[in-house]
Amino acid sequence: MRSQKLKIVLIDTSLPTDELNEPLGVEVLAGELTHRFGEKIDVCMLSLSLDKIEVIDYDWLKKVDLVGISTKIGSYDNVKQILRQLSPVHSSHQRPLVILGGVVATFGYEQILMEQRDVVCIIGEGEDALSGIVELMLENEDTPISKLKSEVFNRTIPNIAICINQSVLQSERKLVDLAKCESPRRDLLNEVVVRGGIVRVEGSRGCSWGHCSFCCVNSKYGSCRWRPFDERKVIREIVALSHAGVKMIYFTDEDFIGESHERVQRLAGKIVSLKDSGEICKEMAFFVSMSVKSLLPNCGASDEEMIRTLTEMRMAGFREIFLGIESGCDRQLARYRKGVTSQDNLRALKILKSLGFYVDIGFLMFDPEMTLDDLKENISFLEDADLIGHDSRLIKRLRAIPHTNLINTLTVKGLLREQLDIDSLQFPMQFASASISRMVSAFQQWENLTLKTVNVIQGCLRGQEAESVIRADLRAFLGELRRLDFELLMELITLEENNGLKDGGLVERCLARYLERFNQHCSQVDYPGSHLSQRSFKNFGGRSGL
Ligand code: B12
Ligand code: SF4
Repeated sequence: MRSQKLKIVLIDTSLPTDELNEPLGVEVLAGELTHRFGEKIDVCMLSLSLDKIEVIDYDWLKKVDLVGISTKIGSYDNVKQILRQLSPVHSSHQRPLVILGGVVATFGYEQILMEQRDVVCIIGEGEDALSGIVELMLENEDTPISKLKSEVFNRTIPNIAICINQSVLQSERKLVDLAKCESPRRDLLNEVVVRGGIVRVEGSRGCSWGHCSFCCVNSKYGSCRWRPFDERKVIREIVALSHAGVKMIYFTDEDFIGESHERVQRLAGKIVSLKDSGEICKEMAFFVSMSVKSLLPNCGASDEEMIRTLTEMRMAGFREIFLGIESGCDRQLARYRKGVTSQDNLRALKILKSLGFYVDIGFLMFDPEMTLDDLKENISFLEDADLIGHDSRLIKRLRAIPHTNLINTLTVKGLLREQLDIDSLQFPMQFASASISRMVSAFQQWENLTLKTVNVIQGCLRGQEAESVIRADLRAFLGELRRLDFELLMELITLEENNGLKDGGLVERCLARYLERFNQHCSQVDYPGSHLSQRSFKNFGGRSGL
């Protein structure tokens, strides 16, 4: 047994983008460890979106027992920098055990462990895995790292990947029992709230459908089973966040309604009564993600039940819904294995709109097997649905994420280049149609010039601010920029049909024309006192010259 407290540091590697996110992953783990081990441990958290990587004091960090790093897409360079600093001067040097968890470790552990042989990777949920390791360390003081690593594996701690004798070994996957989970330890909440960042709550994990070809939900958890957290825990967290001054809560759920309309109705009812009694602030609003399937009759609930759920959600302050419709072309929807049709998508959008929700739309315009006809069908769908000037980013590429069904399909069809890009966590893809390939690369050039600016505006729309005139204006403005994207896309289609996309000069001139319009739009925008002017939007826009 140890004589001293086990010192643990958890580092969230989110990048300081224009969107500040509460580092919920590490806060959840800190809450769970504190609950399970109490006084025996000392947990400290650090977020690289709140503090720059340069502030890390490595002399201090080298003295702790365990360093847990929560990896995020785009953060692998930061992870490597921390690991370099922690690497031993010579083999006898005592140093912390380093554990990598989070999205990059979950989906890229094979590659990471080939490069970073001393670390332990956690695949998917970290609660049981990290607790298992901490328990082992509490029992074995002063055990060398190499011995600890093999002990970790011998103990069959779940969800672990490790490199021993040049081979990557993986322990069995295990789902966390969410009914027993404790609330996160939100040490970093106040700083996030003060800076107007985004605060989240977990209502459930997993998805009641779980078959979409491109989706990682299955491999993330080791099963796609939809699992709700205890409703009382969810409500407790909302109340605590309200007391901390939070006005908008983003749920992390992949599938908020999941398998139970009754549960959502109960949650909404409870929120309404706690708003009435003043326990939750009246203006508190919520953002959730939902699948079109949840909104279809015969998928768990009748039409009446579904409308009742949505109406009660609306009354409780659920304001924004992310709906992953992904496509308006039935051939593409079949490739995506969404289990819905374009008509189902249209219907779901209409229902949500009619009930007054703001709908953030997930749309994957380009996929490697797409034809020009599919693309045109998508555009017609978006025109019919009146979505061309919508502020969501609808012209996106499918991401080829490791450990998904899509990867197998694309490999068989020869559309995948082998090497995983560990930083962006996707495989580079090829497009079967040369026309689509040219279209994608021309559009990519356009986004290289404009996306940074657009993301700044999008970032201003997220966060704590309640719905307001400024916010509505900002949405409309972003919508105008998205409309410009579509105009360009349609012009690119016409060019392609006339063999024009093969002419680099023609494409460049076309993009230059659109960029002039883009910059003109941006130069007209200034909202005194808004986030935009605080972020020197004009200066930012000016950087994107051709
Ligand atoms: C919030 C969120 C975002 C936010 C903030 C991301 C951030 N950097 O913090 C925003 C909106 C910016 C975002 C953007 C994107 N996201 Co996102 N996002 C989420 C979401 C909805 C919630 C994350 C969360 O807080 N979960 C709750 C916490 C508790 O879980 P967690 O962080 O995963 O932590 C658990 C485990 O991972 C593990 N763990 C984590 N860290 C550590 C550390 C240690 C030491 C250990 C032991 C364990 C461990 O234990 C924790 C408890 O079980 C997830 C979906 C989901 N439900 O998880 C998608 C998700 C992570 N996002 C995803 C994607 C694709 C993206 C984008 C690429 C989208 C896009 N096309 O632009 C971008 C990438 C931007 C970026 N650099 O991260 C995918 C990743 C899939 C993949 N394999 O690539 C997910 C899984 C959604 C999905 N189902 O497809 N995202
Ligand atoms: S509905 Fe969403 S979460 Fe469920 S499998 Fe499809 S993409 Fe994944």
